[in-house]
Amino acid sequence: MLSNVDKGYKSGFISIIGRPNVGKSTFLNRVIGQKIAIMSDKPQTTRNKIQGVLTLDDTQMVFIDTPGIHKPKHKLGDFMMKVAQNTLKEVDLILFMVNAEEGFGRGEEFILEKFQTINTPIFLVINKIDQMHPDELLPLIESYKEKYSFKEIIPISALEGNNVERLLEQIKAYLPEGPQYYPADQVTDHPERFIITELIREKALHLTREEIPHSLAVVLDKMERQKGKDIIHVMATVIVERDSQKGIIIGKQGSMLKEIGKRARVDIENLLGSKVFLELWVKVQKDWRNKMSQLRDFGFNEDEY
Ligand SMILES: Nc1nc2c(ncn2[C@@H]2O[C@H](COP(=O)(O)OP(=O)(O)OP(=O)(O)O)[C@@H](O)[C@H]2O)c(=O)[nH]1
Ligand SMILES: [Mg+2]
Repeated sequence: MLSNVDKGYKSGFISIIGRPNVGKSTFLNRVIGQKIAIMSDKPQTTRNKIQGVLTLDDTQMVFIDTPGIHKPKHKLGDFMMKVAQNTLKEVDLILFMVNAEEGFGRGEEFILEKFQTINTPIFLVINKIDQMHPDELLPLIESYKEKYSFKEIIPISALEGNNVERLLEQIKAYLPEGPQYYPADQVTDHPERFIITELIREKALHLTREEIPHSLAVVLDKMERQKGKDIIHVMATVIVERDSQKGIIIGKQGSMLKEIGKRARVDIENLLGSKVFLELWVKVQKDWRNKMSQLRDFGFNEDEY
């Protein structure tokens, strides 16, 4: 961390919260200009808190992507909720993201209740406006004004980039003077090892159907440059809860695992800027989501939050 504060330099922490699947991680990746958080059309994709750092000439914004807020059903769900809620208190600004198509539902009301006890300024970000007619937007914004006294209400498309620059301008206006927390070339607080396992999990999420997503964890076993070659050997294990799920992940004659590996390798090569040899294994570990010790092994470390 750098401690000297330049006069006029602004910085701050900005938490992105909202129901699962509204586009929080998509927004983070767009702002950072690099894929640091995985995205999928399945709810509850993000499991850990992920920081993305945007450094401009006179401002540094540290965005915190959080797991979607929902009512927890198991230990992993509890953990994800805690992470999302704890970030609210300490940040300089909260971006409350909603899906323009779906509007305010019970999920949003549930989150609004949590806002009653905090003083942090909140922007309402209406995402996915590419999915609606422009005429529908104004009435939508008006209806949200009655829900809560948001500091700003800003419609965007995280996917296509509409209005994202304007949102960044508004964020800057609300940030206090402060130090540059991270070096200018650092885009995330998470190590490459973590992002690699997430990229593998993302491909598995994309390629499998409903029953699989939440039963999945990925552990990195090994990452080393091969002697005398310009290639990095990555070995990882996909953990599932049941034998039947193992079968699905492996697929007919290994075809599914092969496809997951093929797609993940492309992203990992982009991340590392090197050729990659990716070796994937699958293992059954019954009921891992309810066992705290295993959650820790898989990188869900409660003490960090
Ligand atoms: N049409 C459209 N789709 C979007 C937009 N932003 C995100 N999406 C899609 O919405 C889905 C969910 O996106 P994510 O970024 O994973 O959502 P999230 O809020 O991080 O979800 P969780 O991590 O599960 O809480 C993906 O399929 C995205 O492609 C947008 O602006 N327009
Ligand atoms: Mg996410």
